Amino acid sequence: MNLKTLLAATAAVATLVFSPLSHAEDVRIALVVKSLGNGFFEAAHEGAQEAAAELGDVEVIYTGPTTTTAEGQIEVITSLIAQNVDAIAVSANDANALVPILQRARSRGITVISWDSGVAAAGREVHLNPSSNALIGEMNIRLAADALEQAGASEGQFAIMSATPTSTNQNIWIEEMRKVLPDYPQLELVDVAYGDDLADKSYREALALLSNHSDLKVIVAPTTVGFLAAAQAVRDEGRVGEVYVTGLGLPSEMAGHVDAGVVHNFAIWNPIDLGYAATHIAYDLVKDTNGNGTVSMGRLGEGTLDDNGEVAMSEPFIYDASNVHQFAEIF
Ligand code: RAM
Repeated sequence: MNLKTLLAATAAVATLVFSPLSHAEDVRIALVVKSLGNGFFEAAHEGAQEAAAELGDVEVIYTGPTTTTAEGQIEVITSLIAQNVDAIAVSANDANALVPILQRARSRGITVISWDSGVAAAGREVHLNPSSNALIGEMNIRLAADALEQAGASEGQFAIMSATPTSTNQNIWIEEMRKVLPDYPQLELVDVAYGDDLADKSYREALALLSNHSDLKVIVAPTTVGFLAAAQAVRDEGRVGEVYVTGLGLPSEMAGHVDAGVVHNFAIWNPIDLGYAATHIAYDLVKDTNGNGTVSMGRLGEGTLDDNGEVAMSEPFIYDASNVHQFAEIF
């Protein structure tokens, strides 16, 4: 070992041992996301840090696989079990595939919750939904109807751009979208594409939707990654004004596309608050301070659990040219 390496190694050990940010008595909460590099989850991480600062004795471990797979998450969770963290709060790439590893975590005394994208009840104690699933589904269809109107059509075709085919949250929302479709006879669903929450795959899938359906008027994407990629694809193909894109997006990522006229309006809840609430819930369960049938979401108040151990945070909010730039500063 040369001197430089030795100094670096010593410094690393010193940080581990003496870092004021990490105390042995801290509650270590792992925020496991669908994949790294997604702005939505980065915003949730910011909220988790806010909760940690508020609680005082929490260390947040932000982690996830590089691609949106259950296998990747199983690897990450295996390593968190070895590190003996106090809690795992996961946004799942698959509702069932993670159950065995999460059960192992729970049998070692680790508190497990899911948030954003759920795991089956057998694998976790509580699941935090951003909002009511029915409301999110209906809102996406209402946005699609708004977009159709912007395209100047009284009726027309639309397609859904989703995340992965096993993603719990998108699958539930699509189911809810289908339920309300009969109330919107002007909208004809012609395709559901899966971009796997990868920018390049979502972009290619959006191009395919545009070339396979020449009368397509609207793409609705209940995923921030798919939404961003689809808006870019429509612009690159020179179809602005003819095809509108909407769904669930981050104002910071979508403001330019609203300005360009490819997006009229869209929705999202506050992703910072979602990470914040998940951290508070995990902490409450680790400390065993939760009420009977309720969990603490910090400044967002108490959440009431339903029969399936699920709790909803708040309502989504609509963004358009009038407010998107203001919110783009925040998330
Ligand atoms: C993507 C992810 C996430 C979802 C948002 C709306 O970032 O799929 O799970 O909640 O979109």
